[in-house]
Amino acid sequence: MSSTPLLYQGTLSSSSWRLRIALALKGIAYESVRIDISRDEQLKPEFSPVLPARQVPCLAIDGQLLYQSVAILEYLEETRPTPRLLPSNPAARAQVRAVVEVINSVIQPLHNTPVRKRLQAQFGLSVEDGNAWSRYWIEHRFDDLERQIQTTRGEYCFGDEVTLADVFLYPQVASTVRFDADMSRFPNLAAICANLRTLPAFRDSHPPELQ
Ligand SMILES: N[C@@H](CCC(=O)N[C@@H](CS)C(=O)NCC(=O)O)C(=O)O
Repeated sequence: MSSTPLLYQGTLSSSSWRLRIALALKGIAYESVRIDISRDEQLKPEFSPVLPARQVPCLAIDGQLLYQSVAILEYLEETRPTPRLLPSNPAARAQVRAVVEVINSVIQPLHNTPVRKRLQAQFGLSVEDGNAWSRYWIEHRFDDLERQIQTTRGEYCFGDEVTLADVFLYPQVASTVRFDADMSRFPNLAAICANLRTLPAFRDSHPPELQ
Protein backbone atom coordinates (compact mmCIF):
# COMPACT_ATOMS: atom_id res chain seq x y z
CA MET A 1 0.00 0.00 0.00
CA SER A 2 1.37 3.43 -0.96
CA SER A 3 2.34 5.82 1.84
CA THR A 4 0.20 8.58 0.32
CA PRO A 5 -3.36 8.27 1.66
CA LEU A 6 -5.89 7.25 -0.99
CA LEU A 7 -9.48 8.45 -0.69
CA TYR A 8 -12.22 6.46 -2.41
CA GLN A 9 -14.92 9.05 -2.83
CA GLY A 10 -18.23 9.37 -4.59
CA THR A 11 -19.31 12.04 -7.04
CA LEU A 12 -21.84 14.22 -5.15
CA SER A 13 -21.33 12.13 -2.00
CA SER A 14 -21.82 14.32 1.08
CA SER A 15 -20.11 11.70 3.27
CA SER A 16 -17.00 11.83 1.08
CA TRP A 17 -17.15 15.63 1.12
CA ARG A 18 -16.69 15.59 4.92
CA LEU A 19 -13.35 13.86 4.42
CA ARG A 20 -12.14 16.28 1.76
CA ILE A 21 -12.76 19.14 4.20
CA ALA A 22 -11.06 17.45 7.17
CA LEU A 23 -8.05 16.30 5.13
CA ALA A 24 -7.61 19.88 3.89
CA LEU A 25 -8.02 21.36 7.40
CA LYS A 26 -5.39 18.98 8.74
CA GLY A 27 -3.07 19.56 5.78
CA ILE A 28 -2.97 15.89 4.77
CA ALA A 29 -2.02 15.37 1.11
CA TYR A 30 -3.83 12.48 -0.58
CA GLU A 31 -4.77 10.94 -3.88
CA SER A 32 -8.27 9.95 -4.78
CA VAL A 33 -10.43 7.62 -6.82
CA ARG A 34 -13.87 8.89 -7.82
CA ILE A 35 -16.74 6.43 -7.87
CA ASP A 36 -20.03 7.31 -9.59
CA ILE A 37 -22.85 6.36 -7.21
CA SER A 38 -25.52 7.35 -9.74
CA ARG A 39 -24.21 4.50 -11.94
CA ASP A 40 -23.90 2.07 -8.97
CA GLU A 41 -20.14 1.87 -9.53
CA GLN A 42 -19.72 1.14 -5.80
CA LEU A 43 -21.19 -2.30 -6.52
CA LYS A 44 -18.62 -3.21 -9.18
CA PRO A 45 -16.61 -6.33 -8.25
CA GLU A 46 -13.35 -4.44 -8.84
CA PHE A 47 -14.17 -2.18 -5.87
CA SER A 48 -15.20 -4.91 -3.43
CA PRO A 49 -11.68 -5.28 -1.91
CA VAL A 50 -11.54 -1.53 -1.12
CA LEU A 51 -15.19 -0.76 -0.25
CA PRO A 52 -16.05 -3.24 2.55
CA ALA A 53 -19.60 -1.88 2.95
CA ARG A 54 -20.02 -1.15 -0.79
CA GLN A 55 -20.31 2.52 0.15
CA VAL A 56 -18.01 5.53 -0.02
CA PRO A 57 -15.98 7.04 1.52
CA CYS A 58 -13.09 4.73 2.34
CA LEU A 59 -9.60 5.89 3.15
CA ALA A 60 -6.43 3.88 2.73
CA ILE A 61 -3.98 5.37 5.22
CA ASP A 62 -1.11 4.19 7.44
CA GLY A 63 -1.21 0.72 5.85
CA GLN A 64 -4.88 0.07 6.53
CA LEU A 65 -8.24 0.61 4.94
CA LEU A 66 -10.80 2.60 6.95
CA TYR A 67 -14.47 3.11 6.22
CA GLN A 68 -17.45 5.03 7.66
CA SER A 69 -16.73 8.76 7.74
CA VAL A 70 -17.23 9.14 11.51
CA ALA A 71 -14.76 6.35 12.25
CA ILE A 72 -12.27 7.76 9.73
CA LEU A 73 -12.54 11.30 11.11
CA GLU A 74 -12.11 10.08 14.68
CA TYR A 75 -9.00 8.18 13.53
CA LEU A 76 -7.58 11.31 11.89
CA GLU A 77 -8.38 13.30 15.03
CA GLU A 78 -6.48 10.80 17.19
CA THR A 79 -3.48 10.37 14.89
CA ARG A 80 -3.25 13.92 13.49
CA PRO A 81 -4.73 16.13 16.21
CA THR A 82 -3.74 19.49 14.71
CA PRO A 83 -5.93 21.43 14.33
CA ARG A 84 -8.33 19.88 16.82
CA LEU A 85 -11.81 19.30 15.42
CA LEU A 86 -13.23 17.97 18.70
CA PRO A 87 -13.17 20.21 21.79
CA SER A 88 -11.11 19.06 24.78
CA ASN A 89 -14.01 19.55 27.22
CA PRO A 90 -16.07 16.30 27.40
CA ALA A 91 -19.45 18.04 27.54
CA ALA A 92 -18.59 20.24 24.54
CA ARG A 93 -17.28 17.18 22.72
CA ALA A 94 -20.57 15.35 23.32
CA GLN A 95 -22.49 18.32 21.88
CA VAL A 96 -20.36 18.32 18.73
CA ARG A 97 -20.77 14.55 18.36
CA ALA A 98 -24.54 14.91 18.72
CA VAL A 99 -24.71 17.22 15.68
CA VAL A 100 -22.42 14.81 13.80
CA GLU A 101 -24.78 11.92 14.62
CA VAL A 102 -27.93 13.77 13.55
CA ILE A 103 -26.42 14.50 10.15
CA ASN A 104 -24.66 11.16 9.73
CA SER A 105 -27.33 8.79 11.02
CA VAL A 106 -30.62 10.64 10.83
CA ILE A 107 -30.50 12.94 7.79
CA GLN A 108 -28.04 11.57 5.21
CA PRO A 109 -29.48 8.01 4.98
CA LEU A 110 -32.83 9.46 3.92
CA HIS A 111 -31.41 11.05 0.80
CA ASN A 112 -28.80 8.42 -0.06
CA THR A 113 -29.13 7.71 -3.80
CA PRO A 114 -29.91 3.95 -3.52
CA VAL A 115 -32.61 4.70 -0.92
CA ARG A 116 -34.33 7.11 -3.31
CA LYS A 117 -33.91 4.64 -6.19
CA ARG A 118 -35.59 1.97 -4.04
CA LEU A 119 -38.57 4.26 -3.44
CA GLN A 120 -38.93 4.53 -7.20
CA ALA A 121 -38.50 0.80 -7.86
CA GLN A 122 -40.65 -0.52 -5.01
CA PHE A 123 -43.39 2.10 -4.76
CA GLY A 124 -43.37 3.58 -8.26
CA LEU A 125 -42.46 7.06 -7.05
CA SER A 126 -41.23 9.53 -9.64
CA VAL A 127 -37.77 11.09 -9.22
CA GLU A 128 -39.53 14.33 -8.17
CA ASP A 129 -41.64 12.53 -5.55
CA GLY A 130 -38.54 10.79 -4.20
CA ASN A 131 -36.75 14.14 -3.94
CA ALA A 132 -39.76 15.68 -2.19
CA TRP A 133 -39.74 12.82 0.33
CA SER A 134 -36.03 13.43 1.06
CA ARG A 135 -36.64 17.18 1.23
CA TYR A 136 -39.37 16.66 3.85
CA TRP A 137 -36.95 14.80 6.14
CA ILE A 138 -34.07 17.21 5.57
CA GLU A 139 -36.22 20.24 6.45
CA HIS A 140 -37.84 18.43 9.38
CA ARG A 141 -34.44 17.71 10.96
CA PHE A 142 -32.95 21.08 10.00
CA ASP A 143 -35.75 22.65 12.10
CA ASP A 144 -34.25 20.93 15.16
CA LEU A 145 -30.62 21.71 14.24
CA GLU A 146 -31.52 25.35 13.60
CA ARG A 147 -33.02 25.64 17.08
CA GLN A 148 -30.15 23.85 18.83
CA ILE A 149 -27.40 25.77 17.09
CA GLN A 150 -28.99 29.14 17.83
CA THR A 151 -27.73 28.84 21.42
CA THR A 152 -24.24 27.49 20.65
CA ARG A 153 -23.20 29.26 17.49
CA GLY A 154 -20.64 31.96 16.92
CA GLU A 155 -19.05 32.21 13.50
CA TYR A 156 -19.46 28.44 13.32
CA CYS A 157 -21.70 25.80 14.96
CA PHE A 158 -19.91 25.98 18.32
CA GLY A 159 -18.40 29.38 18.92
CA ASP A 160 -15.63 30.58 16.67
CA GLU A 161 -13.61 27.36 16.34
CA VAL A 162 -14.26 24.97 13.47
CA THR A 163 -15.33 21.55 14.77
CA LEU A 164 -16.52 18.28 13.29
CA ALA A 165 -20.06 19.67 13.52
CA ASP A 166 -19.10 22.18 10.81
CA VAL A 167 -17.34 19.49 8.77
CA PHE A 168 -20.65 17.57 8.70
CA LEU A 169 -23.03 20.54 8.41
CA TYR A 170 -21.40 22.22 5.42
CA PRO A 171 -21.72 19.37 2.87
CA GLN A 172 -25.16 18.52 4.19
CA VAL A 173 -26.42 22.06 3.55
CA ALA A 174 -24.55 22.43 0.25
CA SER A 175 -25.93 19.08 -1.01
CA THR A 176 -29.41 20.07 -0.05
CA VAL A 177 -29.75 22.33 -3.10
CA ARG A 178 -30.23 19.07 -5.02
CA PHE A 179 -33.52 18.61 -3.18
CA ASP A 180 -34.68 22.25 -3.33
CA ALA A 181 -34.78 22.59 0.46
CA ASP A 182 -35.91 26.03 1.55
CA MET A 183 -32.80 27.37 3.35
CA SER A 184 -34.52 30.70 4.10
CA ARG A 185 -36.22 28.77 6.92
CA PHE A 186 -32.82 28.12 8.53
CA PRO A 187 -30.98 31.46 8.86
CA ASN A 188 -28.48 30.20 11.48
CA LEU A 189 -27.47 27.18 9.41
CA ALA A 190 -27.22 29.31 6.28
CA ALA A 191 -25.12 31.99 8.02
CA ILE A 192 -22.71 29.43 9.49
CA CYS A 193 -22.22 27.86 6.06
CA ALA A 194 -21.59 31.28 4.50
CA ASN A 195 -18.89 31.87 7.14
CA LEU A 196 -17.38 28.43 6.52
CA ARG A 197 -17.28 29.08 2.79
CA THR A 198 -14.74 31.85 3.37
CA LEU A 199 -12.26 29.20 4.58
CA PRO A 200 -10.24 27.53 1.77
CA ALA A 201 -10.72 23.99 3.17
CA PHE A 202 -14.49 24.42 2.78
CA ARG A 203 -14.56 26.64 -0.30
CA ASP A 204 -12.27 24.35 -2.31
CA SER A 205 -14.04 21.14 -1.26
CA HIS A 206 -17.03 21.38 -3.63
CA PRO A 207 -17.46 18.67 -6.23
CA PRO A 208 -17.36 20.06 -9.80
CA GLU A 209 -21.13 19.51 -10.12
CA LEU A 210 -21.89 21.71 -7.07
CA GLN A 211 -19.52 24.67 -7.26
N1 LIG B 1 -22.52 6.71 7.33
C1 LIG B 1 -21.75 6.44 6.13
C2 LIG B 1 -22.62 6.77 4.94
C3 LIG B 1 -22.01 6.26 3.67
C4 LIG B 1 -22.95 6.52 2.51
O1 LIG B 1 -24.18 6.47 2.63
N2 LIG B 1 -22.34 6.79 1.37
C5 LIG B 1 -23.12 7.00 0.18
C6 LIG B 1 -22.64 8.20 -0.58
S1 LIG B 1 -22.79 9.65 0.41
C7 LIG B 1 -23.01 5.76 -0.68
O2 LIG B 1 -21.97 5.16 -0.76
N3 LIG B 1 -24.11 5.40 -1.30
C8 LIG B 1 -24.17 4.22 -2.10
C9 LIG B 1 -24.81 3.09 -1.35
O3 LIG B 1 -25.27 3.24 -0.22
O4 LIG B 1 -24.89 2.00 -1.96
C10 LIG B 1 -20.48 7.30 6.16
O5 LIG B 1 -20.53 8.36 6.76
O6 LIG B 1 -19.45 6.89 5.62
